[in-house]
Amino acid sequence: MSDILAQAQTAATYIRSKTTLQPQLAIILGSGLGSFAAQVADAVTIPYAEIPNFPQSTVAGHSGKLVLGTIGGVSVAVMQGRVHAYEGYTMAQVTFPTRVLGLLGVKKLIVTNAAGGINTRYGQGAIVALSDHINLSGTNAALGPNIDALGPRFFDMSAAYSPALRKLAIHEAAKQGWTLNEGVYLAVLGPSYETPAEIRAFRTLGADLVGMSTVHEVIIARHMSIEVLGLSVVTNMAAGVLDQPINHEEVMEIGKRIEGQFTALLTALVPQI
Ligand code: CYT
Repeated sequence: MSDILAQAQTAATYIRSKTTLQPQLAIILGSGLGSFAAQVADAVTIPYAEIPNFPQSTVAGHSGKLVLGTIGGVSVAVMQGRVHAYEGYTMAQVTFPTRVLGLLGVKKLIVTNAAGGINTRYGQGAIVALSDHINLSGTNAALGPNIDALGPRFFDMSAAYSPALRKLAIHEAAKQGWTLNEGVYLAVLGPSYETPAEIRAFRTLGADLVGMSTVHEVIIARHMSIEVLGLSVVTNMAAGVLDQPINHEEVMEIGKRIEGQFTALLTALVPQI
């Protein structure tokens, strides 16, 4: 058996020893969005540090807890914080939690992030549903010997972001009185923010949003045939769009500002998914 699979099974067994709940849906919360975890009823909270083989986040705004419970009667596993490749983690480590969620029986994944807005139609604080991605991170999460028990060597990415889940999200946002736009997310490695020339190039390539996460988790979720909804919060306009520098504090602050809208959307959406 592959080492990664054995390690993921050990982590899943540990999590199962803490709760009898079998999550159907997982939610990965990005930078500044962790407070959504408070919506989980009958929560069992497990710090990542306690889970065998789980990677630890080193970034401000990523608290590092797995919260299992229910939202609107649906069994969920919520990841409060994630690790990134720019922290020095390997692809196997970055996607380890996604594999564990799959082993726990999760069939659907809502993956969220803080992103820079390339498309000038977006404003700061906009929530955008991902329609597709461009992986320019320089690596691929499924790199290495294939784990046949989890999925095939080559797998389709032509509907990586479920059109059906996206439609539900757009419909729910409209019901709540606002427009959820769609966009293409482009992933870079980071941790430096992009240059204005890079952002101009990415716009030409068809990207609407830029960030340093998400695509790896989505690739591994699709490897395991998990259906994905991706949501970005535009925490800042990307480099060169506005005549001002970008800082992480701003990224965190915008996350807090749209908390109410983000929470209302997700809370209403979970029982529909
Ligand atoms: N913003 C962000 N680039 C940005 O401009 N949150 C990630 C990457």
